[in-house]
Amino acid sequence: MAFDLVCLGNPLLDLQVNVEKAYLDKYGLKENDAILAEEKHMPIFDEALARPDVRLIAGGAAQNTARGAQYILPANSVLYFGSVGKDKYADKLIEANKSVGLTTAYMVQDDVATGKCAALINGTNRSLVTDLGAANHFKPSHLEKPENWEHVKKAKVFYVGGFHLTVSPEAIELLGKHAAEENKPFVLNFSAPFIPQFFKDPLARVLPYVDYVICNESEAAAFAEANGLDASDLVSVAKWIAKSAKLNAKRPRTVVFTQGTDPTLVVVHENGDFAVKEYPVHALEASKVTDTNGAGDAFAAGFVAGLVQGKDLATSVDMGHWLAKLSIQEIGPSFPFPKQTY
Ligand code: 26A
Repeated sequence: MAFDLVCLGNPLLDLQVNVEKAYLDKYGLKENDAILAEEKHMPIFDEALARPDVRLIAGGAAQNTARGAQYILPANSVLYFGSVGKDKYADKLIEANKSVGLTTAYMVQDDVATGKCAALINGTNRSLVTDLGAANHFKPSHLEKPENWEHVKKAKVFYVGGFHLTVSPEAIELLGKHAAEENKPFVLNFSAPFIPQFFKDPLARVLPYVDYVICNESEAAAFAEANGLDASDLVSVAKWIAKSAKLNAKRPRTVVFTQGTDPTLVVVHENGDFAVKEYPVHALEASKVTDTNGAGDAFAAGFVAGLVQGKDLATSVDMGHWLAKLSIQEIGPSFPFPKQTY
């Protein structure tokens, strides 16, 4: 079997609940953010599970993107790597992945529970608090197993969640190196502001392998601040990323900044020149937004599916906007059935 798209990330089960702003304040959480849980946040998970409205939904940012891409692409197009425990949470993830036909090659931990993310929904904002659990134990050796490396060798496109920089930058480098050597597109999502902020060095280490950077406006601003750039001038920030060191000279670097309902900014750096473009999102009445958990992952999914299908940049961005619009009408990072087609 050959999978066109190989993804790597942290498989998590989302415990999604609606909360008031006061609840976020109590734990010092921002309305729209994604963080690693500290000791003081741990009660949040049991409190979420005890709520009558709690929903257990498959999450993990790159896994959401893998599911979304498989939603669009022909059967058996996408393979996802990550690490889970042996528990009913992992069973839930497997079930959700099956529903769209996503294939997983999980590393399984015998004595660590599957990771979980409290997705605290407050209106159209979402605050994500993650206990990585088994996801934190992913090792590059899992990719190097002969049966897995065969899949890597056959893949045409790679997608990695920046969140995985907290787990195994070595595993990301392993895939990046292969992609650069074989001239295959390598896509990295910055994932959350804390990645460029607190994982600046591992991010700088993997960036040279990256052909496509995807992030949202707050992650772009965090990147700017971490690198001494003017965060109010996102075009310049995108240009700076686009022209930073790159190993595979056969592909330009493309930087994609989503900006919520504002147009998506795309900067391509090729032969010393920049192409700067903006693409409007697909409008949706505010009353039709169920929640925005996973909106960015869905955008990335549509975009990457476009790359896999060999679509041009404008079409790939539009496919991202299309899938994000579908996903924000569902609960959590999910997609509608019966399947819609682009
Ligand atoms: C390392 N961290 C913090 C994380 C995550 C994460 N996925 C991987 N690593 N924190 C939140 N998420 C996922 O992001 C999705 C929304 O974009 C959540 O599981 C949620 O499904």
